[in-house]
Amino acid sequence: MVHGNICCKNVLVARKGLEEGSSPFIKVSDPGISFTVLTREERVERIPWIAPECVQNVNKLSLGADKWSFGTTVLEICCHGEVPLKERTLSEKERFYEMKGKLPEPSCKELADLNSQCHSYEANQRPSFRTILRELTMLQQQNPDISCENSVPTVSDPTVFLKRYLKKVRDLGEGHFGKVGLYIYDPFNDGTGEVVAVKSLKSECGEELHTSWTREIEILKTLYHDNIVKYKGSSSEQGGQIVQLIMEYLPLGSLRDYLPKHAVGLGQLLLFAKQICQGMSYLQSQRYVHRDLAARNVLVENENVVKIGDFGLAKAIPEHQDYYRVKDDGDSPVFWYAVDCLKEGKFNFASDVWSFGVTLYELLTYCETRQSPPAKFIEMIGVTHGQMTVVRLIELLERGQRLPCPKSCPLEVYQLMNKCWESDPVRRPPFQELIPVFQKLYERYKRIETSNILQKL
Ligand code: 0MX
Repeated sequence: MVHGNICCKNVLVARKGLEEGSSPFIKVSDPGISFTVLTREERVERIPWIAPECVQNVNKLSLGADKWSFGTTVLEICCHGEVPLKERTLSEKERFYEMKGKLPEPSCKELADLNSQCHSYEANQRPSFRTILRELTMLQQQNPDISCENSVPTVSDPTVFLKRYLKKVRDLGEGHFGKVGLYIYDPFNDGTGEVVAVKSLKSECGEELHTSWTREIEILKTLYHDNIVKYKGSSSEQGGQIVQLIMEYLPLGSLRDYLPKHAVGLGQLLLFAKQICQGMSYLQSQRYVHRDLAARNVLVENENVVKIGDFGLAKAIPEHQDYYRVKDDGDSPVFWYAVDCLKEGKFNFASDVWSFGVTLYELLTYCETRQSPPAKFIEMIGVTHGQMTVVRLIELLERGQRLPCPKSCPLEVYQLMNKCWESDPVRRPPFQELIPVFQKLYERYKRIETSNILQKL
């Protein structure tokens, strides 16, 4: 039988064995809820107890997995119940396994050897429990007093990228204060490096920006969701200030790169819309407003998956408040903003829903430049400059005018956009409600598309 959750928490102490002539006695207790019902997030949370092969695939649960967990439990025992990676976020934990990070080993050499075999990334190279028992018994006989560690040993940190090994390939995007580039991280200088996307702050930035930059990194570090770009780490300059944010590289780029060049069906667009809602709903559950949701900030992983890829303007909403108020409003993406944001500078979850509506409009226009929100709004208000643009835009929106229905956009989808653009924020649908709506629309339009294709054949 496989246990599936060996850890100190599941080992009960029957007898401490401190009394003269007695020895400690422990019993393994039950593993708790079935391993197979754990979500991916819950499995990542179990790093470093869970065996690496089980993070990806629950079906990989085998005796080999118990051997890995046993190794971590031994480490816990040696560290007085402390364990490495405890304070790490989910993305950091996941990255540790992806990079085949080495867990620390007990200071007793022989025990360390045994434990490192249990912590082999190849499940079939871990020793059998019969071997482990034999080795442990031998160790105990040779050395009845195996000494304990006093502190948690430090692990080498795969989320720290050394700037000198980051080689730039090309630019990927540019914002007001930052740049995103494609880099290769190759610390061994032998061509085995990994491809990453790196966001950096433009050099001429002041102190205040550095604080918001550090906050952006902290936000992305804690986010963990299938529809949010993965945080890989950060690099720090000699001064200690973090200058670069390292993310996974998605070769298909943003919706703006992808949609104009690929034959994307309506079904697929609606699937993308649903996934944006899922990412946003998660963001909201973590009490963040995004404030810059737009097609240029949505990345394409493959033809079935998109991810929100930038959090530069994201802000935490304080516990006792329901909006975030901007102080400086010089460079806002105004054409994606709700009327209430433009007028009062207050951002809440409902204003992200408005921006989602504009993003949905971009999806349905396949991000065609001539139909972009700025192009269309400027067509409606006439060419103006500076603050006048915002004034005219507010007037237009208050008259009830909205972006037009994109060509070949079904009326029911356009109606959804318009719900996101309700003047009264309370009447806009929350992301959580939009998810099943897009799921249904996706299923329906995908079925129609498939039967159309079959008819042509
Ligand atoms: C971004 N991983 O330019 S923005 Cl500085 C983030 N892989 O308006 C992580 N692939 O770009 C892109 N928007 O592949 C990738 C990534 C990526 C990214 C996110 C947002 C933006 C641009 C890039 C902007 C907004 C705010 C601040 C900044 C930039 C690619 C890619 C093939 C082609 C392109």
